[in-house]
Amino acid sequence: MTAKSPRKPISLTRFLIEEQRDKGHINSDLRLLIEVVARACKRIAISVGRGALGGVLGSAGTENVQGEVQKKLDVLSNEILLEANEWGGHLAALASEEMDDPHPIPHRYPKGEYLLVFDPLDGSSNIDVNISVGTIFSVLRCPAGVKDPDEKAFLQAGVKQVAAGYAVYGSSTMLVLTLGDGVHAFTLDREIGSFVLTGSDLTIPEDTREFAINMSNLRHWQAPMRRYIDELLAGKTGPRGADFNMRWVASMVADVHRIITRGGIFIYPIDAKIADKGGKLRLMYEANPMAMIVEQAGGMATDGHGRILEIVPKSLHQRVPVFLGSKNEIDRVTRYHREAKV
Ligand code: AHM
Ligand code: MG
Repeated sequence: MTAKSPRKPISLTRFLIEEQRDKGHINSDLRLLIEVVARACKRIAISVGRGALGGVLGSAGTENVQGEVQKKLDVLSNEILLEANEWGGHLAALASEEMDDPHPIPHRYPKGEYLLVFDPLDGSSNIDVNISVGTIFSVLRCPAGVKDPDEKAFLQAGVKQVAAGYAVYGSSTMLVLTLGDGVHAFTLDREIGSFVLTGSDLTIPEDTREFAINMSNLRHWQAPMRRYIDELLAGKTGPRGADFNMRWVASMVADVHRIITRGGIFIYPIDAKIADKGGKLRLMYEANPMAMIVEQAGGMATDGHGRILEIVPKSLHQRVPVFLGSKNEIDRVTRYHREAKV
């Protein structure tokens, strides 16, 4: 009897080549773009992993456009992504949560047809305490005929994204990716230095008994949000007739990764403290890419009223309330908001 040889691991490179050659889902520029972003994420993973030894913990002493204090690793991750993506000829421009304005491709390099949007290091309040952080990215097409893309070129609804993904720097480093045809997960093999496919066509169960929300904001929430959480907290003897569990990492990537892995919901609603800003999380850097991933995995993503992916951004750094994850719970909490007409 001949023993069956174990299936060979599929690298990200091979996965992307097959997406291009066999399935025709992507062209060579988009393949290069994803490879380059993945390579940048590997470099960020190395810096995050070195922690105090790399001298990268703590504040950079600067503020970003949102008025948030930047950590050294926020700045470094931003630089790594910019440097990696400038010269390949696949991009028309980049935009980052950490930069006021879009970053043009320097004239000495060729320009491509895509726009790359990213949050270089999400959950950065967790860096210094050794809790998972991540990188979130979204890929759009540069509008036809636009040679020097400005902010306006980026203001496209999330449904226009051609790809989205995140890297989570946790106990292992993973890259989760959608090219608009399901969600696939790759784990970084540190010994050989490449991402290896470890999960295909990930799906989020429609029902869940686990929620993620920052409960310390409860007193600032609107009535439908309180109603929904009160019902969950009432447990078995309450209107929902079941006990619910809570998790909150305060790194959106880590919370979304848990949901992608075993289901659940993640909510950052509007509250009285942040009402003037429109929400906490950024539409283009955080909400849109995560909404595309969640929808591709069979989940649902809304701003409490409608689909996040249909919002046409008014500005690059726009914020939105975010409700995403297992379909039946997101549907319910969105209905509570619609019924209350808040
Ligand atoms: P950041 O991109 O500046 O790190 O902020 C986004 C983070 C999310 O990762 C996380 O879900 C949220 O902010 C946590 O907010 P809070 O500290 O209010 O719980
Ligand atoms: Mg960030």
